[in-house]
Amino acid sequence: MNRIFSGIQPTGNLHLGNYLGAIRNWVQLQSSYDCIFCMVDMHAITQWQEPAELRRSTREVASAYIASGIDAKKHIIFNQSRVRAHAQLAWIFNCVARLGWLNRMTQFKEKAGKDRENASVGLYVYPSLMAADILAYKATHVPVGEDQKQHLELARDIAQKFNHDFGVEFFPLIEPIIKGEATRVMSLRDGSKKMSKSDPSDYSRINLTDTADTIALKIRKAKTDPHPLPESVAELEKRPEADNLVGIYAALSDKTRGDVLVHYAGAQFSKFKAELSDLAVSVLGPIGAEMQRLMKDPDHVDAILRDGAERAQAIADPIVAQVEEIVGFLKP
Ligand code: AQP
Repeated sequence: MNRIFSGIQPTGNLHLGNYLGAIRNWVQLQSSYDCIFCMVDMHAITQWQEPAELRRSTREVASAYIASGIDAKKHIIFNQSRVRAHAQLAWIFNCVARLGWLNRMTQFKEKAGKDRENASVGLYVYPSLMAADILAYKATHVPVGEDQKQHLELARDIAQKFNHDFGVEFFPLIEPIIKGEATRVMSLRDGSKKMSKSDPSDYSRINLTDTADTIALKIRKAKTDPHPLPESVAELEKRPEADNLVGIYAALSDKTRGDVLVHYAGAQFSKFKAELSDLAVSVLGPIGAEMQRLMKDPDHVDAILRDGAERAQAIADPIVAQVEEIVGFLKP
C-alpha cells in the first residue's frame, strides 16, 4: 500500500483552512493509504514559540486529528521532535538542496517579511526538513493545501538530486494530493489573503475550537459583495469573497461549487450565510466538543503520541541508516 505523510505546525489557532485543506482529506484517504500524521513541532520553532504554549498546541492539534476521525491505532500520529531521524535526514538534505532553490521559496519571503536579516536560519531551510519528514518514511503521497505545492516540488527536486548524485534509485518520487473545493480557504475579512493562524484578526478565521455562537457571528460578519449569488461558477471568478464562502459550503457538504450554486443561485447573502452557519456548526461542533474533551485528558493524548512515535521510529531509523551508508558515513 502507498504511504502518506502529512503534518500541521502546532502554532495555535487551528482553523477551518487547516481542516478543509488538510485534515478532512486525510480522514477520507486513510482507507486507501498507510498514513503517518505529524505535529511538526520542529517546524513550529522556526519562529518564536512560548514553550508551554507549544506543548499545549501540540496536544491540541493531536486532539483535532483524533476528533476529526483519524484512526490512531491503524495509522500513526506523533510529534516530529520525538523521532530523531527527521533532524538527521534534514542535515543531509541541507547538503543536497541548493541555495538558489531555497531563494525562490515564496513562503520564506512572506514569513520573513521585510526584516529578512532577522529571520531564523531554520525558517530558511524549512523545506529541507519538510523533505526529510516525508522521505524518512519513503512516503509516496502528501495531501496538503495549495500553499504547500512549492515546498513539495522542492522535496521532489531534493529526492531526485540525491538519487542522481549517489547513483541510486533510493527515494521515490513524491506526489502531492491537493484535492477538494477548499484547497485554499481565504480570510473571512479579505478574499485575497489566505485564512491563516497568524492573522491578527480572529474574525478572519473560524477556529476549530470556536463555539456555535462564535462561528455564526464570524460568518455573519464575513465580508461579501452586494450582489446575490450567481448562477455559474465562472461568475464567481471576480468575486473572491463570494467564491470563498461558496467553496467553504461545498467542501463542508462534500459537494462542488456548481452543486451549491444550483441550490442558491439568486439568493441573498443573508439567507446563504445563515445556512452556511448551520452547516459549519453541524460539522465543526462535534469536532470542537471532542477536542475539548481530549484536551482535558493530556495523559491519554500523550500515550497516543508516544506509541505513534515508537512506530514511526521503527520505520524511519532503518531508512535513514541506509541513507547514511549511501552517503559514506562510517558506521557503527
Ligand atoms: N487557508 C488554507 N486553506 C487550505 N489549506 C490550508 N492550510 C493552511 N492554511 C490553509 C493547510 O494546512 C496544513 C497545515 O499547514 P501548516 O501547519 O504549515 O500551517 P500554516 O501554514 O502554519 O497555517 P497557516 O494558518 O497558514 O499559518 P501561518 O499563519 O503561520 O502561515 C497544510 O497542508 C496547509 O496547506
